[in-house]
Amino acid sequence: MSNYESKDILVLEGLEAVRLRPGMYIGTTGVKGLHHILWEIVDNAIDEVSNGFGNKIIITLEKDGSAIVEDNGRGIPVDMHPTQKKSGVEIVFTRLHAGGKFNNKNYGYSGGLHGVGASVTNALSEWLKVTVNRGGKKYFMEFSSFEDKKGKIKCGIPVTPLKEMGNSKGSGTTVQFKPDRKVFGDAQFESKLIAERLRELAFLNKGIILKLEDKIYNSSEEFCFNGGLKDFVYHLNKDITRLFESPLELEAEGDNLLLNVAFLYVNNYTENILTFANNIPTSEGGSHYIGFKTGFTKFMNEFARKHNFLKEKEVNLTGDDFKEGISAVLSIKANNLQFEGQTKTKLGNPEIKGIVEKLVITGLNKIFSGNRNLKIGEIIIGKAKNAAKVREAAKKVKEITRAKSSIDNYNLVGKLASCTNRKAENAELFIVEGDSAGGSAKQGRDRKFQAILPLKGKPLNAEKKKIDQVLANDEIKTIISAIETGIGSDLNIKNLRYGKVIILSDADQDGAHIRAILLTFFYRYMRELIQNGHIFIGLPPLYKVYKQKKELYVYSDNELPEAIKKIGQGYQIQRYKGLGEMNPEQLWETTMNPEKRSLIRVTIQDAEESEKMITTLMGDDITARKEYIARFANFNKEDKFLKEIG
Ligand code: 28F
Repeated sequence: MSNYESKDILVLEGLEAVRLRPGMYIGTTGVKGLHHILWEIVDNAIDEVSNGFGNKIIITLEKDGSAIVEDNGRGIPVDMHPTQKKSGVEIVFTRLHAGGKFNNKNYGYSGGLHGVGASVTNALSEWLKVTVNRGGKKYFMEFSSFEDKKGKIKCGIPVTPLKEMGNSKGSGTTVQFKPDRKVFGDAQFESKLIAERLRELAFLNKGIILKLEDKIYNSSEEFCFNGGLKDFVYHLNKDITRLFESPLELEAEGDNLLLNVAFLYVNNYTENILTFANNIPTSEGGSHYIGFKTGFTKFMNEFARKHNFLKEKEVNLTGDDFKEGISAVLSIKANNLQFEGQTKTKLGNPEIKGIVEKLVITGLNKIFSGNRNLKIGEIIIGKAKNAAKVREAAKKVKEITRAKSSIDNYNLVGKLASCTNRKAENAELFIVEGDSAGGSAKQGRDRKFQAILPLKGKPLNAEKKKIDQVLANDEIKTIISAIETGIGSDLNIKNLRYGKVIILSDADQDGAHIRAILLTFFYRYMRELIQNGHIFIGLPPLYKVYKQKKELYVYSDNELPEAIKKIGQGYQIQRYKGLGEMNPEQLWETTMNPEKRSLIRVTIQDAEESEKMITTLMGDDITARKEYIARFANFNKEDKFLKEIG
């Protein structure tokens, strides 16, 4: 008996320790800490439900500042613990670390942020009420915190032992608690914050229904995703161009670890991998993340060799090659996890790297077994190979621009007629098709803010030119070094030299082709320039309609009849076949003078179309190719493009 009492005292002291140093257990006593004690309860409910007991959790935010969490699991055990001589309910809410968090036989794997458990919530609440439905009966128990006669803080004290309250149907646990104002002050639950985390938990635990009811603002939200991580990845990328339609998903279990991954490739060069360990976001990554990348890279290289997507003479692809454009969610469940790092969001356990690596390979083997998902595999390898090439090219560009005085660099930027203004917002770069037009532009420009880069056109003009050949091209290298941002994942928009980069090409098929190649290049390797609205298409006039001193420049076929009407009887028409036909004054007047010119700001959609065109040009479908060229040759007529004057 005395032994039991001493243990009991130890328990009470445990909870008082939480009161004395709440920060040690929940980080802060502000809004974050307040939510922390809610998550402790929700975590227990998730543990129960995600292990297959029940399927629904409801969270209610009450007007009095209390919160209710309800699950339809088995209900916390109500019988007396053989050695502790307490009901399971009392143990869960009064013992620090109790609640099946550590190597408990009740659960395969269980979460909980630092495993401090529901007792911390109890310790920091004014009161806490538990209702359990189990074995056809309803049970109730209440805890409260108060100052005793000597002014000493008592917390999480059972008001009554667990009471049987009669019969009930179904099973589950309901916990209501009122966070103590003495601890949290005026901090309040924020349903937006809670909803966000519930959505995440719903993605991470497929099929579970998570409902939030806010009685203060009378709102209600419900989350349930039967696709789990697959839905998560889809949700993250719904507005981004995907390289294949739906995410691939793998699940593998071994060495007391459960691994779930869903991944997709999208059309950009960033890596977007969200990782979780026992439902906890690990934004600093850690051993599971490393294991995934290693396993993924190893498998994909073997896969590429097996299907000859990677030829014998080609070197292996690296982890960096596979990271561009990947969007993935990785979730592991395991016991005894160690969280490290500044914000405790990095998974420490070193043994997990190898386990995850092995499981990833097992899972990918299943996904790509036989000839399954072969096409998708080829797309991934293609994307990685391209990333390798771009990185190689970016490296070269860097080397060249770094060696400012080198002959190489001198030759590259030699053709560029720079402008005097160094501020990007006041500087324009005209990329002009052809040396003769380039010459006119150099003479006609305002050298204070307009730079000219003539393109010889010829090397770019070859049909069937692959984009990586384009990258090796001298003209392109010159563009890259002139713009000064770098390319691919190296791109730094802060280094932008010219706020407007204006493509100026002839209004014919060659011009359209050059423009499409340049847009495709910008789209693939300097996309931020398009996204931030820095890329423009200059519109040279198609005609001049004139009579004596009267003249009008016409920029599209649609405008021609109107211009003729305006000039009237006896009009003459000059048709410009190319920029080169205009003298410097005319070029300034019609195409370069900000007061008079027309520019089209290129959108991502425009660039995507160009990319499609280039792809078609490289393909074998000759009819499609011709159709495409014809369409793009009419670029100027399309009025869907935003026409920007000035
Ligand atoms: C609203 C919050 O906390 N749900 C929970 C269970 C179920 C079991 C359990 C929890 C008992 C003594 C560890 C039931 N049947 N929702 C919740 N549901 N805890 S918490 O057991 C915990 C053990 O210490 C449960 C059989 N095994 C476990």
